Amino acid sequence: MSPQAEMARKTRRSFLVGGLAAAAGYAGYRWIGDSEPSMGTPGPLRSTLEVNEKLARVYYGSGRRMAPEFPVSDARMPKVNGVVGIDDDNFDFAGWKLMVDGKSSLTMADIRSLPRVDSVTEIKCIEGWSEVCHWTGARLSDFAAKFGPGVNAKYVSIVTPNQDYFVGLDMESAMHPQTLLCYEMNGAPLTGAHGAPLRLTIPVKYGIKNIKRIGSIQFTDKRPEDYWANEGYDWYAGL
Ligand SMILES: Nc1nc2c(c(=O)[nH]1)N[C@H]1C(S)=C(S)[C@@H](COP(=O)(O)O)O[C@H]1N2
Ligand SMILES: [Mo]
Repeated sequence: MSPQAEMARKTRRSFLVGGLAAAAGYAGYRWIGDSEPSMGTPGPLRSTLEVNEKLARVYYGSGRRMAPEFPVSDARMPKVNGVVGIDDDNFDFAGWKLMVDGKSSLTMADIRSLPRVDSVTEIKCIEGWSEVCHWTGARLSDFAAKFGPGVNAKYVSIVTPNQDYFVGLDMESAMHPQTLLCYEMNGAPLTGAHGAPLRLTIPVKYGIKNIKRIGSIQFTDKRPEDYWANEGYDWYAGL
């Protein structure tokens, strides 16, 4: 089999396996998007080749992998773990607004206006436990495309409203198709202890990066501070 055919076969297989791979490809396609020079191949064929090439790059080219997806019936509620930045009993849920790049502030209606995505993946804590969980929300990549002026930035910084907990993400992991801004867990609205009104799920990273109760999102070229990296853990905390 030619390398191209082999890649196409693998790409088809990942469509079958992933379930959300079509959308994943689209997200990757858009993300890599503008930097690609266009080639001298006619219209529809060219787009297909380009999409395949970009899919291949997304899945195999730069270390990007899909985290395993599980049947919804495998989903369980993880224990509440880590309450840094969410231990304020008087938090004003109704008055919550999301700061983006320190400027505009968005509401949950803005987040819900983005395509709603379901993903059943495992959250893995560095303490040694893991749990399969059904997450529902918007892709951070869709969010960035609509609300983020800085999709070409190198990093994303996400911080709780009181700034006590904060994570830094490399852009590739942030724009990964399974990285979601979640407002539901296991088919129910997010509870306060699990990060209401909005939390991150990022199954290509350890639990520490899955920040609960997001207050602000910033796109930046400077590597953001990270709560657990400041405590000596690996900044990337990748799986
Ligand atoms: N705001 C905030 N988010 C956080 C933490 C935290 O202490 N504060 N702990 C992290 C860790 S270590 C884990 S394992 C997951 C646990 O998510 P859960 O409580 O929904 O199971 O949340 C992550 N997000
Ligand atoms: Mo954790």
